[in-house]
Amino acid sequence: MFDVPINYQRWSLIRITTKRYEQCGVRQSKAGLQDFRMKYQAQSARSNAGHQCTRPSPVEMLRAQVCANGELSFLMEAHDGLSATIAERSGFKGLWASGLSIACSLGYRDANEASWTQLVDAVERIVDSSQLPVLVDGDGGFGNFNNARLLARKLLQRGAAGVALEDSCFPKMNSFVGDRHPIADIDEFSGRLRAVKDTVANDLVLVARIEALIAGYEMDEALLRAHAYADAGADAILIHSRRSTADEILSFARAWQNRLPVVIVPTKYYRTPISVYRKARISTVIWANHSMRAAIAAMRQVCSRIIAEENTASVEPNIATLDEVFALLKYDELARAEALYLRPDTEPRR
Ligand code: SPV
Ligand code: MG
Repeated sequence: MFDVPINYQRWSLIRITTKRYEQCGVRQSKAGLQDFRMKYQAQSARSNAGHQCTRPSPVEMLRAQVCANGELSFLMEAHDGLSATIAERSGFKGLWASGLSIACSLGYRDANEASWTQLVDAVERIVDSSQLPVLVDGDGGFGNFNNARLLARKLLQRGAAGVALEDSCFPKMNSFVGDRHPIADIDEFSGRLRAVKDTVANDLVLVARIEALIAGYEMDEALLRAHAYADAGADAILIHSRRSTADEILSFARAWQNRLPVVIVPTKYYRTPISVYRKARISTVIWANHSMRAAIAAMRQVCSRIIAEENTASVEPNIATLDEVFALLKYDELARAEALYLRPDTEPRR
């Protein structure tokens, strides 16, 4: 059987899919969502009574990592079920569903070419493939406040633990492409955040991402935005920088004084030692795209060898064995389930 604690099984069952809503007779309005949540919480509280060991929900797990203001936490990029599984097995405690990496795995550019439904579907595979909380890169929310709150509601239904929204304009462009990006009006973006907060309350961790430094504005603008986004209900601030040193994000952290936890993405300033972030009381580091980039390098290498050698003998020692593939995807669990659930006279597969 699955090696899953009882409360997590219950949470997964209640992971709010559209079908579940229908089964529970709850409409997908805001009132319906709240009604469903209350029912779930009451049901959960009742059935938890008597269980000594309770597993926190995904949002509680993510909140403890991002918003605890204590230990530095790390979120590892995932772009599909496999990368989520591998990150979990490697020991990560939380995942970043990267917009760049998900788009890339679908063959799209990180410019809102993938639709919000494609993002939500990818997130569902990521969520289902591990027990880790998933912070989803929601870009700018795919439009105005209305699109942003719809996205947040759908992510909640698919089991995400949090969403990061950036103050970009639709369609966005990846932060590291080009020099200057238009950024959203502060009040308009604050409205997107408020709409999301009013829709999902504390059931998703809401991270507000500031693109001001990326877009070439001064630190004052970044701080002004951070305060506005905190007032709008964000749970944490992601400050993004394109510099190759951490100076910019460190001066932000000094001036900000942890009014809300600070999340960073050291893709460009990767040489900075982690101790620097601990000292600056950064809450969370996101390794935003490294599995996707590793996959590109590995696939490119194997393809060029096979086409050149017209043989796979030389690549075999450097690629995962089939047994590793079967172990990652828990084929053994299926064999045990077959023994339990198929006709009793059916032999389990070996
Ligand atoms: C992502 O992973 O999609 C991000 C981080 O948003 S970055 O690409 O660094 O902007
Ligand atoms: Mg992104």
